[in-house]
Amino acid sequence: MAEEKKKGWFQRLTEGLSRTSQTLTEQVTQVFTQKEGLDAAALEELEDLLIESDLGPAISATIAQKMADARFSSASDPNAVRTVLADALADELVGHEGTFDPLSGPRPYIVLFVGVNGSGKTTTLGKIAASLTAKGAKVLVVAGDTFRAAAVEQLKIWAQRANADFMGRKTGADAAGLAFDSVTKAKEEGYDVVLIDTAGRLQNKQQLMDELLKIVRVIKRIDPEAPHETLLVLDATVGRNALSQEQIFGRQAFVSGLVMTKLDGTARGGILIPIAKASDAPIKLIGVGEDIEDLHAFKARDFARSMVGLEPEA
Ligand SMILES: Nc1nc2c(ncn2[C@@H]2O[C@H](COP(=O)(O)OP(=O)(O)OP(=O)(O)O)[C@@H](O)[C@H]2O)c(=O)[nH]1
Ligand SMILES: [Mg+2]
Repeated sequence: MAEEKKKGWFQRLTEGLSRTSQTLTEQVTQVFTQKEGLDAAALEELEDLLIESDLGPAISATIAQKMADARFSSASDPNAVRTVLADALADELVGHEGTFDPLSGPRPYIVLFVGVNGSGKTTTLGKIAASLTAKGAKVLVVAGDTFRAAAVEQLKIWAQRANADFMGRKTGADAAGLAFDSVTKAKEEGYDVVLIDTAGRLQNKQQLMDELLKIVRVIKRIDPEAPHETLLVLDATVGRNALSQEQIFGRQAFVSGLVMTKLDGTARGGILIPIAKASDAPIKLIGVGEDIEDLHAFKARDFARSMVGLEPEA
């Protein structure tokens, strides 16, 4: 049953990443199986292919060298080439995998979702709410994006779908005040988890950061250990822009985990690797679609294998 479940999930991951794995594996295996060994030109071609998947020059060079060292011949089985490539990709992710498990932490467990507009904060929050209520948890969903009326409505729909309680205010209300009240309510009413959405865009970046820091400050007045988790949500389809977003939010030093969304439908899923390496916070979750079941714990080896179109290890 667990095996079935893993397979179902993995299939979605592999399908989601199919554009990445197509670019990566079909072309990479071609480089190996058309040429005997790897000459300098082939090595360069290989590096370019890796860079095209948004792995960045340094990681691409390391991986290309590992592939060169493996000394494939033109008779090599494409699966053998893929396995070495998957191992090389997984090596880069060692130590950058984190777990998100709000139900094993203190109660109420406070989670803040941050990131630029459109990165997938609200959707990710909704998926998490649904998975927690399915486990019987008492969940409070908080519309900390008080900037847009549509944002409040969107989150309310997710909360209803998830069977979670919802808390929001009218447009323009103080988000920090709402966050404070939600944590107070959660403590008084015995909630297990509080999921706080935030705005992705205010008038400017500094205003956005100031608002996030204010939310964190007021939450800490109630519980100095909270927020227990601040998830930075990044959209994989924006490629290297996601890397600079990580730097902007990461510099503010309150991010505890990364969520990479929209890994489906992008040929540039490789961007996850330089981001993982650049960030002090580990990757915790990945999104491969818009539905509830399209969010999953990040497992470096599974991810690396699916990036090259291989099945998970048993
Ligand atoms: N294909 C795909 N779409 C996703 C994924 N995650 C989110 N989306 C879509 O991306 C769009 C933006 O997602 P939101 O959750 O509204 O993003 P947000 O960060 O809350 O945006 P703001 O509220 O504007 O800051 C929506 O259409 C989502 O359905 C994913 O993993 N895959
Ligand atoms: Mg939103």
